[in-house]
Amino acid sequence: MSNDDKSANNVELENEGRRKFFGKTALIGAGAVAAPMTAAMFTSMAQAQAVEAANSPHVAPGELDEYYGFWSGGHSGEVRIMGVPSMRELMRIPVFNLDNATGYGLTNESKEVLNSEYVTGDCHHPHMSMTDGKYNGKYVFINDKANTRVARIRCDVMKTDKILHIPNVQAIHGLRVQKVPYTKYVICNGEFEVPVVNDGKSGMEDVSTYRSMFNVIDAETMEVAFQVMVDGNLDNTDADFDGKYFASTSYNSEMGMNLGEMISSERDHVVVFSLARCEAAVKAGKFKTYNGNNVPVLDGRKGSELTRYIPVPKSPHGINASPDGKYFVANGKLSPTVSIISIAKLDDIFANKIEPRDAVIAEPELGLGPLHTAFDGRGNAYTTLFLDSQVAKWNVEDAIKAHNGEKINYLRQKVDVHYQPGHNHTSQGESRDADGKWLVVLCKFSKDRFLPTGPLKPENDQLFDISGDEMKLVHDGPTFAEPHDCIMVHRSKIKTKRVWDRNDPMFATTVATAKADGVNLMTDNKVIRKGKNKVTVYMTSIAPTYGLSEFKVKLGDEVTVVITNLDQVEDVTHGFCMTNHGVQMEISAQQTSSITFKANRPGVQWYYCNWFCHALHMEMRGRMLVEA
Ligand code: K7E
Ligand code: CUA
Repeated sequence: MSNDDKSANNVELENEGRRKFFGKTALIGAGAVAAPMTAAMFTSMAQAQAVEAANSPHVAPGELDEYYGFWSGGHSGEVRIMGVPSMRELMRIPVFNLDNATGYGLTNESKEVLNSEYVTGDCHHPHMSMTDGKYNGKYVFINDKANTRVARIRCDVMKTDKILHIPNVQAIHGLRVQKVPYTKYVICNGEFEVPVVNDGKSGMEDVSTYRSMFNVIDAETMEVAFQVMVDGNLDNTDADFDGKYFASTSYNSEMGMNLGEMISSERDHVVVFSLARCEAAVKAGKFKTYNGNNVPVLDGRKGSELTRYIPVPKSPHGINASPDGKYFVANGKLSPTVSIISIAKLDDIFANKIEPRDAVIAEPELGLGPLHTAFDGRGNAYTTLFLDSQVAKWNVEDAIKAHNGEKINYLRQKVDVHYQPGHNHTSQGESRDADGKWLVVLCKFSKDRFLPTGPLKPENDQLFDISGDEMKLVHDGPTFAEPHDCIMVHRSKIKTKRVWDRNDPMFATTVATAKADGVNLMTDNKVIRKGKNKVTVYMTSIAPTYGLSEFKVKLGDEVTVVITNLDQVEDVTHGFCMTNHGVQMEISAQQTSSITFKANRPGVQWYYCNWFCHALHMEMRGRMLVEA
């Protein structure tokens, strides 16, 4: 397959062509062979089959999944791409972690992105950019709670391309995106309270100087647009479908420093932020800066015009906007209830026409330990009950009616899950495209569900078919630390590149350096000495050879190897591994990758390709001759 044969392996084409295995059309096509059937028989059968096929978790070998799942890899620091409904792990995207296979964290190109002294991270909330409340396939953003960062993944190549360290706060937890009119901003919460000026000189003992801040990041530049100082801490967050409000839960309104203090009051709150008022305040210069950076910090503490504080039962956790745009649901955690906040009433709260608490229009009781809620687009909500190890399916409008005194049962079903669920997520359920087909429940414990793996056991992702009236468990999927959250995006929303574009910004710096060195990366194989101890080795690769089968350096040289993979064939990735030097990296088709190391061992040092690329892959190797 050649490089310019752009559409030959395009998923969209396959959707429209031979792979219509999910839709009705394919079945009609297949059924058309069965001539003796009457039209009526055929139609009902086709419909039955269509429903069945659409919701079978079995994806046959060679067939493609209907959804891309983006799974947080928790404290592994990575993001994983899953196929749904098969629950096959398709790819891992290193984000905050060191990844041997691809050389992420080792290559010069990835170090430019990672730009950090550490290679650890704690991912929780992966969320895709949106246009008009629908996934747009451009970016996935993810938080790093461990090191207070936010990363961006480019969905055309499925690689991390930007990481931002957020100042003035500690531990970024909840993260979402602006949904309407488009993702101009990524929003996230600084969870742990710290002194605003946290320089260790003063204020550490005085808890009254501690703050948490809400962070608003420009999704394109990946810079902090502004921060909002709040009362209490911040946990999870979500945005409305009008482009007007963001809301965050706070579990420590007391600003307690130990467990007893953190759960001492009867209520905590949800903070609502007015985007227009915050933007106006920044524009009007009504902000301060701290700690020597120039991020505008707005004061959104109680009494501010920028925020409103809605009291809810103690220690809320997840907050989820319903895809019809009507409600925020704050999940009780310590309370067996969820609080339904009417988004339509937020205008009146900000206009001081009603009290903040008046926006809570129902507090249905669901069970013990409600953490997160997902929606099916048919008016039902699915709430995880951590302590009960269950998911409760309930109807939102019925819960509101019951709250208003009607005798009506809003609970539709409760199922046992295995065990202790955290997040759950419906297919496209946080967007306007909520389609109510699948529910994934991310269980923190698997206990007896899999073959024992010693003291450390995997977590368990359970897949439910929710297309009918009942939730049906169809799959258990073990995962490794620690799927806090995930999203499921229809495959039609995502277009990935098959091979790298030579103009890709990801390796633009290396390309510029080569140009300055007078090197044509597509043709040249040469060794350039730069000063006394620095050597750059440029080579090409094309299966099954490197452009250089040997090069010479001096002991102690700092060597930079730059490889350009001339292969244009999709899936022909080469590697570069220098034995005994801790050096390895991926060079996919049409990619340029580089890595810098010290030639600190004299003699013959073999390098080899470590992505199996060709029948003669074992022969794809060469010698670095290190002169003592
Ligand atoms: Cu694990 Cu969303 Cu970080 Cu809840 S959070 S469980
Ligand atoms: Cu190139 Cu293996």
